[in-house]
Amino acid sequence: MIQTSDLKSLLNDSTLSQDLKAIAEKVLKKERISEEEGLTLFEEAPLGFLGTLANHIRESRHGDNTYFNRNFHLEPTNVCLYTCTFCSYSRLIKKREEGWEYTQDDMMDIIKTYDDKPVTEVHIVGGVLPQYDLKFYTDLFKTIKEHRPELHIKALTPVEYHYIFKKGKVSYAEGMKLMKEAGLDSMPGGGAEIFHPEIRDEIAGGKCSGEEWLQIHEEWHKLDMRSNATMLYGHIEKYKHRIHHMEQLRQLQDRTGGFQTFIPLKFRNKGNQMSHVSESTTVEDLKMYAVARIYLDNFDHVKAYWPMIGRNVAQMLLAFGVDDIDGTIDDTTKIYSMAGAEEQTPAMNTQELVQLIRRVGRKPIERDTLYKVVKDYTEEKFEEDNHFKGYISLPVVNKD
Ligand code: V47
Ligand code: SF4
Repeated sequence: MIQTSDLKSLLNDSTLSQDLKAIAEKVLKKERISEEEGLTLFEEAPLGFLGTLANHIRESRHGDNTYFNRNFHLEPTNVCLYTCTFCSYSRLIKKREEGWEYTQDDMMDIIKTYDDKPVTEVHIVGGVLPQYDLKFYTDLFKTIKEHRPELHIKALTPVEYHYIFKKGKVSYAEGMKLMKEAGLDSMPGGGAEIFHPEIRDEIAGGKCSGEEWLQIHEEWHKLDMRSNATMLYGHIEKYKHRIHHMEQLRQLQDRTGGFQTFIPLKFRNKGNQMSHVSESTTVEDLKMYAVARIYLDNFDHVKAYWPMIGRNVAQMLLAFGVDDIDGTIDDTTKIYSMAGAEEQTPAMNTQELVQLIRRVGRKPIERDTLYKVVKDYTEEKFEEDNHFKGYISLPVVNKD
């Protein structure tokens, strides 16, 4: 664990600029940094400085606790009306025979395959199709709840909601209320991409705007419900667009407090219209997560979605502000594997997730979607504790 003294000694580092020292002082006093200071962090701060600050915040909030959950993904379709240039997964309606379109029965059959498994959440997200309307989704949520009431439904994004509410002629407020009544428990963070129109219009033209994305989350929070937020980074955006994006989220969070976690999503370039754009380096990834942890002072959690970023970088990120690595028992999502993510068949069982966290000196805690502790695995013994290969394994250090 990094001590406050490590942060204080940073302030005596003669190579650091006054601007960076001023930021470190703010962090030490738990004060908010400005948009300009956020930009300075991206443009000027050494990686070690960012890591020290981000880790200080992470450990003051959560100590060594590192959260994961047991969930599974359900993707109703990959056929989509929109043509986001970064998307490797969707198929246009005119090529729908190349994709899949599940009926409600198909989806219930998938959900039933998890009946004997100790999952706490189903994460539902996919393409946008006209036949998947308000009634389709409210019926689906009700049927899931009738079948397994305790299964948390984390489903759809403002991209789908904006489309189906407009089609169903209901306001955002009315629509979100109907979803809650049907059994929706929380909203995942997808569809956010980059809010600024300079970038959004280029990469995600046609779907809901940044303002609309934020308005739908705000209506959901007003119902006393929770959601997540993402940002797709490392493509054609500039640092100023990342700061603008996080600033919009910080302001909404000040108004509602409804966001649980922020998830930076690294752009992957395989099989999409942006394949000519290079992917960010690991150093840039570590920077992104650390700045997010420092900037979003009103978010409880920063999550690294390991099937996307890969196991080893996820482990490193636990020292750069991240306290949550999501989780899965059997990740069937295709959004990332089709875009060239590290994990082509992302599946880790609980023992593997626990080991991955322990091996970098953190405490593995299974949580539910709303961060209630399901089980603390700190002292849990497994039969084959040294079985797993290929993850970073740090020597155990004396933390006193
Ligand atoms: O909105 C699509 C992203 C998102 C690519 O809330 C891509 O717990 C990188 O939001 N490269 C959907 N990213 C997934 C999502 C999510 C994932 C895990 C947990 C949670 C949560 C939410 O996936 C999309 C888009 O930003 N995405 N294509 C790509 N080529
Ligand atoms: Fe459709 Fe979502 Fe892919 Fe955009 S990212 S094309 S909205 S499935």
